[in-house]
Amino acid sequence: MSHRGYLNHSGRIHPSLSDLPWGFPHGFLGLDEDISNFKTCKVVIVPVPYESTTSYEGGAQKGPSAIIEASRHIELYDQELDTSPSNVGIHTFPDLRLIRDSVPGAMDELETAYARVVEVIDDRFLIMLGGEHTISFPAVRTQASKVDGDMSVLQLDAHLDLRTEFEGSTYSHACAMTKVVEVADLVSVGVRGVSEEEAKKANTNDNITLIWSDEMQSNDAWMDRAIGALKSNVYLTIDVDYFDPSLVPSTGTPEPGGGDWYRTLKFLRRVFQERTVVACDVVELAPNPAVHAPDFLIAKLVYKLIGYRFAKE
Ligand SMILES: [Mn+2]
Repeated sequence: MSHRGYLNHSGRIHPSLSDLPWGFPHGFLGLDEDISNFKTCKVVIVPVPYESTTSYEGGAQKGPSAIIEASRHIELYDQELDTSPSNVGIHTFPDLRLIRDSVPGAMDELETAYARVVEVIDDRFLIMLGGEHTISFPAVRTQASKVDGDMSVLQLDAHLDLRTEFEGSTYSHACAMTKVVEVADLVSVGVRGVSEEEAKKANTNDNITLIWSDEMQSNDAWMDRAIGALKSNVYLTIDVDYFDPSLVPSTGTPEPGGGDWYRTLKFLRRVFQERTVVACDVVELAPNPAVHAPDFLIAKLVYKLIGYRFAKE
């Protein structure tokens, strides 16, 4: 049973209209009601199309909708896992629209909203889709307090985002991890674009583990070092500029080098096997309507995260 398509719109539209040729529903993967309803789902996706501080080309506010649109066209069966991970049930919330003007105000608003979502979803697996990287911190702080601080943040990113201030703001995407290291250990993977200040900060802070992108190119020893530095609970934040720009050019601040598809999957699968990933976010996709492949790559990546999370069960 495919769990999507116009022949199976149980519960979404009036039964007398169900034979009309509707497209897929507008949630992640375009799943039908029977497998995307909140009550029985194990995964919740929250799109947060927030963008305010992107430094070069904008467009990250269109990231969540591009990921969801692309996801409706990817195969539900995962050959690597020999299952359809969607069967665990995936529910997509509507866009969370932050309305406060100032960035600090919007982040307060997000933290309140995120905490309320966490309360309602029980132990369902929460994936937030951005939006710019600033949105990670409110989520990280909420998740860290849930496990009494016993949590590391695993950051896949070309940048450290450890600036104290950028373009006059302490809330810039370039400062996204500065607040994070106050509430959790940080393991940053794929880093290759940093300021001297950031490199110094990372090298002198025992709570930060840094995997440079060039270190990832010769062998996989870095995976042990990264995973070894993670506490048992992990919050995973993926800035899509982590990937080589030949794979994902659609992002505000691309950097040459970076993650490739299969090595990244190998690493992430291990992370999910060896640690408890409590929640994720995927941020900074700025879709280019002329180039769809990055949207599909990120949609499939999100689906892989779900597959790996429930592979053990
Ligand atoms: Mn980045």
